[in-house]
Amino acid sequence: MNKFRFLTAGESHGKCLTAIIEGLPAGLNIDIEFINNELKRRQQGYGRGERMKIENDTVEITSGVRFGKTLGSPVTLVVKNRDFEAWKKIMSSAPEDVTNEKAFSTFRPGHADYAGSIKYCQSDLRNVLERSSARKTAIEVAVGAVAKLLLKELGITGTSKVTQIGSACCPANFSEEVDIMRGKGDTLGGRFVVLYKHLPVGLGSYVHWDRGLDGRLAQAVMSIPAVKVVEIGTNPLGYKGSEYHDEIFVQDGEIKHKTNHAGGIEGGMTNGEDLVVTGVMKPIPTMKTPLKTVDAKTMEETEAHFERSDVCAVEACSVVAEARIAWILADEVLLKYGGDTIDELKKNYN
Ligand code: EPS
Repeated sequence: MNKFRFLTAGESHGKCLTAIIEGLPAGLNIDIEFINNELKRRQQGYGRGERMKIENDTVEITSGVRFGKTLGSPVTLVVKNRDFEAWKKIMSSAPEDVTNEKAFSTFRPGHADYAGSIKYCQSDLRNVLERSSARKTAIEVAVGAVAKLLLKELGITGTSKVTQIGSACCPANFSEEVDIMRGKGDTLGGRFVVLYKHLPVGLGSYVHWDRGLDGRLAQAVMSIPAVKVVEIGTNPLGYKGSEYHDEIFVQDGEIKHKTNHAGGIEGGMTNGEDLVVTGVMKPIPTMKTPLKTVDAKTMEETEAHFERSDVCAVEACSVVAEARIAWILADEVLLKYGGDTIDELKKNYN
């Protein structure tokens, strides 16, 4: 059973996004400024759309924290959707407010629209878009920020960077690449790398398939909307065994690896080296120059629905990946070292 557990709720244009986190030890300092800064980082990046000009994501804590410290009880986080003001009637939960405003029935290729409409029997694809939207990653980043605060107490820190946008591998060319695509009404994906440092040896396990840390991380990153590839360490394709594996030596009485092709994981467990996770995000499927599709109502060929969208959100995606990796690492740390209070956790860790 997981120790760091949570559920999120909320639609893209609903009132707010909510998360309830269970399993945090008592006494953890909750730095709201840190959480808000992580939310800000997710909103940034060249190529973001109009929605990010409306939102100014900040967190409200409505349970589980008193005078800046966790109580050991469930922690509730809320991020309001500013845009809700414009969607109050459209997103109303009351049956008397039913409306066709903002309803649509043309499947957007690459989105959840088609499969989601069949699965949940929805003719208004708005009912699929609202929860499948990447908007929910805002509250996920808030949860990840809390996990990062826990990890920080043990000296574990994480960062990320974008290494490719479209075909550009040089950061100086990223904005130009995005501008060209914006001009064409098209979108771009890219590659990002997440790095976590100062991890202890032995998080994860080899004893069962679902306890391998590499597998857990792969699921956490792969399920971010639009992510299609996850790699841990160096992609091994084409390497010889003698080139790929990281030789072991002793330095100042400590075991070290000469290289880190394994990306910090051997046998599904951390090996004390830096954790390196790469993700590839596909180009955002909502496009100003729409793709051909079918209207679910008429079954006739037409063009995909478009309201507004980002041209590129790889930078945001890398911040989301950092957050999701933080959840998994926080869970592994709590599983291995336990403790009802942060002091107990630190004592066990040390
Ligand atoms: C997002 C909010 C959404 C989109 C984007 C991510 O806002 P809206 O739909 O109102 O423009 O900008 O969602 C997607 C690209 C997607 O595919 O779901 C956000 O807060 O990150």
